[in-house]
Amino acid sequence: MKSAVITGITGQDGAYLAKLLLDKGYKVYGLIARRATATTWRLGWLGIESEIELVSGDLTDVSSLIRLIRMAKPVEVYNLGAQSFVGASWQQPILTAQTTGLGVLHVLEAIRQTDPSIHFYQASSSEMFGQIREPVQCETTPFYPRSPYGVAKLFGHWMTVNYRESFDLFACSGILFNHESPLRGLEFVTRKVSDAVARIKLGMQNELRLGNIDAKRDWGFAGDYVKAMWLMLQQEQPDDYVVATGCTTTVREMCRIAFSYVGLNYEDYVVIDPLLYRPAEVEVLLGNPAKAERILGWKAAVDVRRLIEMMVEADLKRVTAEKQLKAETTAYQPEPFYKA
Ligand code: NDP
Ligand code: GDR
Repeated sequence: MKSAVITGITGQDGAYLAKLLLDKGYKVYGLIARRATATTWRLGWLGIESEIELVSGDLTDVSSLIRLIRMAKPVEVYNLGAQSFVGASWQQPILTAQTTGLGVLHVLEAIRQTDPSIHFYQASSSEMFGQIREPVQCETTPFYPRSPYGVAKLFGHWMTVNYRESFDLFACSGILFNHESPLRGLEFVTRKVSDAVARIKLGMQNELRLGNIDAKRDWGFAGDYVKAMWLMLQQEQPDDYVVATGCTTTVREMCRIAFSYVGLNYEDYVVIDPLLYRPAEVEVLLGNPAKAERILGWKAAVDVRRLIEMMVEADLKRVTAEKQLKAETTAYQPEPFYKA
């Protein structure tokens, strides 16, 4: 049985990728960082938690990566772990550099020192394009990152390219544009919106505070995007690929889609909060996935409207269950401790 290692297995993409690899018959090992509370809810949501071997370690601790690779003997390593929230990268630039940037080098070194035949995937990002130089971004578009996160990702990207060229590693960098799902973290704008729409619809929230709603993103579905990761590692030659839908949408339009799905007008609820603006913004991203389509045979299957509707539907279910539980807990009157 082939085995694979995933860092960032508790994140959105880690969970979808783990499911994909299990379905393909892999034994899946996941690196799990020590946290005070459990972070495996996404694996539970997909019903795969018990099928994965979770091994504790950290991207900032190369010895834990070497130990994991020696134990798992993987044919493929997917490096998805990162401090992945752009907004937080201005508050914690050094942590972001250590995890999102240097963490990549730790994984590459762990591979080089244990088994250089391993196929390696690096989760690179459209944030590396930043201040865009070309209206549609592809593999040859120059980079100009605009956040500590983007700079850290660029380091990881070039290290991946460099280890491929220097040591002949089968190392691929997937330059993925934004991809979302019901498993997206609540700090990211699409999930913040879908969760708020559900809460407003169910009378549990009155408004939604957002920053720059004129920013444009090329949003796809995470479940589609993990297929591209796997396909990259099945090719004859390692290479870098842009993975995107080829359509871009403003945050404003995304809000309109989400609110109108439940019969509401976003203008009645969205409040612009200047504190949520970023110190330096990436105004517009639009990817050209032609190379991924041509070589990998990959194409996004879910458009932005369906994606947002899927997320609102999932949050309506989740928030309804939460409301129900709250009502039951409040209604429950325990028997008095003793009766006089
Ligand atoms: P998430 O934020 O959902 O997941 C990040 C994962 O990294 C979590 O499992 C987290 O663990 C783990 N992690 C964080 N710090 C460490 C550490 N020091 N050691 C080990 N693990 C750590 O991200 P996504 O799933 O959305 O994204 C996956 C990858 O793809 C990330 O690298 C992201 O930057 C990149 N990317 C994402 C895009 C997107 O639109 N989703 C687009 C382009 C790139 P824990 O849960 O314990 O914190
Ligand atoms: P992004 O995603 O920064 O593109 O990074 P995010 O959803 O955080 O922001 C998208 C755009 O929305 C604007 N915005 C807001 N964003 C958040 N989070 N919260 C708000 O209230 C808000 N209001 C407006 C932002 O300014 C931005 O323009 C994601 C992450 O998954 C990265 O890890 C990944 O590399 C990139 O996508 C591609």
